[in-house]
Amino acid sequence: MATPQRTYRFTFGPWNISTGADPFGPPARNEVAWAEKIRSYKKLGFDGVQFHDDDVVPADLDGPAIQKGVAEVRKILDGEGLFCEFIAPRLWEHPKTIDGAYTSNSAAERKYAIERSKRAVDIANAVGCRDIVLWLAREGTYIREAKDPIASAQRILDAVNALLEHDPHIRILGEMKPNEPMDQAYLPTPGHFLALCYRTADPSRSGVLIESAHSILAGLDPSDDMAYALWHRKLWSVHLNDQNGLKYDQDKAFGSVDLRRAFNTVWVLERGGYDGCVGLDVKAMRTTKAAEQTKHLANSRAMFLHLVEVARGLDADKVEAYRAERDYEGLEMYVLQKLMGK
Ligand code: 3MF
Ligand code: MG
Repeated sequence: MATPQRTYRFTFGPWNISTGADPFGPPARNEVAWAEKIRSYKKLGFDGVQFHDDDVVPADLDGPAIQKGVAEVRKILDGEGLFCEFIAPRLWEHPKTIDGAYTSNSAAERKYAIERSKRAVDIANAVGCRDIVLWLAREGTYIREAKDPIASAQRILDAVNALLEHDPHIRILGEMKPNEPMDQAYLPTPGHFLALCYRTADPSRSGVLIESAHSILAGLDPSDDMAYALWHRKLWSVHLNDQNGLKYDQDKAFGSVDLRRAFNTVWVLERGGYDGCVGLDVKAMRTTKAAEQTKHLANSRAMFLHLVEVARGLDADKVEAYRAERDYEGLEMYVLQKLMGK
């Protein structure tokens, strides 16, 4: 069992520094200015930024305005020594995406969603990154009868193909989530999207971003989901965080709920030769004071690095010996002791 020693690159999106607003209450902290968020990355030990399309420029600008706006953002990133990992079209806030985007029952709205996604590809090109992340937030239903589920799968495929064909270099990464905001999402897990990847116009440019909390919400183990995508050579990004059981999407700090589950995630990424960025998708608690509103990011990064140390400190021969003896009680205690620093 080889343990490749590698240096990880850490990223997060500006939405990870948030006001604490939730469906039941207004902001609990002031919105931090975009420029100030960008200035915090290096201080927190991060190397790159993840953006929604409208984190870079307002949605729906024309071509020249996109180029001009993105050039300014690129200059700021360069000045900070940051790179952009991916662009994700925000297809869940605009009035035209209310009934889904690619799977809307309205042909005009489906067209808007694809046009907007193509603009996101143009933004990615201009900012110098080649990955497009699709979190298909509203592709699904509140009631089963609302949409045709078979046509919907085809519409998602058509949209992915339209983007792959729009640009010969970009890659599409599906970030699947089983529910919230929808009652039931189409393609609810990475496994579903992986199957779709092989039917796209270019499977070699179709893959996944896996978020820990999304796997947990689907009743799956994030490390198994990630291992399966690694086996397909299609795990191109991750959103590490944690989740306390089956409830609303919590985006808790990585490792804060289940240390062993977090360890298994890190172990799989280490052993599986994962070479993408270590992306976070974490929220500070609503009760967090403004002065501490980035602690959850620094803490998640620190937890990841601690667990890399634990993973590298495991004696591979010992693990194999336990496996050979089918002594899983012994193996379990070995891992638990390592996690407790013994
Ligand atoms: C929701 C998410 C999203 C995505 C983001 C980038 C707002 O559960 O995980 O965060 O990560 O849109 O794809
Ligand atoms: Mg996410």
